[in-house]
Amino acid sequence: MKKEIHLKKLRKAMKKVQDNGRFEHTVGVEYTAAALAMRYGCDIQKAQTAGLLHDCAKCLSDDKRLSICKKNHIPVTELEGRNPFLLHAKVGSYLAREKYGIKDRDILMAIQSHTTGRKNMSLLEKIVFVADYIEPGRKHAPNLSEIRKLAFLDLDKAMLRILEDTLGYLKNSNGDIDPMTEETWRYYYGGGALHEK
Ligand code: DGI
Ligand code: FE
Ligand code: FE
Repeated sequence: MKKEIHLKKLRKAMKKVQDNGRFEHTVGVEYTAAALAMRYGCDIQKAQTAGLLHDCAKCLSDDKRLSICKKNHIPVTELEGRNPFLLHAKVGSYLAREKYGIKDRDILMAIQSHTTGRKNMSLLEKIVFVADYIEPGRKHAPNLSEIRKLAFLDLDKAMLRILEDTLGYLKNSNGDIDPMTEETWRYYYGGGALHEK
């Protein structure tokens, strides 16, 4: 399919399944991911596609997310069972493949890892993770202007700041911390890929 048509179709599909605020955020992530892809030499269309689809399961009910997992044998951890909104990443990746026809594994992983991150993320995964946090419509995160600038200077450092602020926020608000979020932080705190053998 022609690139522009493919993106247009996905945008239309997201408008249908998301409320107005979420759709605005989605388009913000699409174009922020594109800008980061230009900066870091990643495929721009893949960044747009992953940005557009990253929250495709965000506007479903928790029951629906849980039932999609059950039906399709997607493992749900105890912590995810208590916080089913976290499943919008895994379920989003599943829907991207099954409902929106995405076959590219990197795009599917970028959707899956966009909330907690993971160790050893690809460039595209980091771009979507960071774009999700800094897109122009985000207003409430601390240190946003600093992190926005950092994102275009050093992507790994931006990842680390976002993880630190997210963990800080979760600790302050007594949020359940997914071991994956902590593991991702530890990994990037230790220098990320620099320490990979
Ligand atoms: O879906 P979005 O709101 O655009 O962004 P997101 O998918 O990154 O989700 C953001 C929320 O996820 C934010 O409130 C922090 C939360 N989050 C990230 N890691 C964890 C977490 N929440 C819990 N309970 N545990 C985590 O480890
Ligand atoms: Fe999300
Ligand atoms: Fe998002």
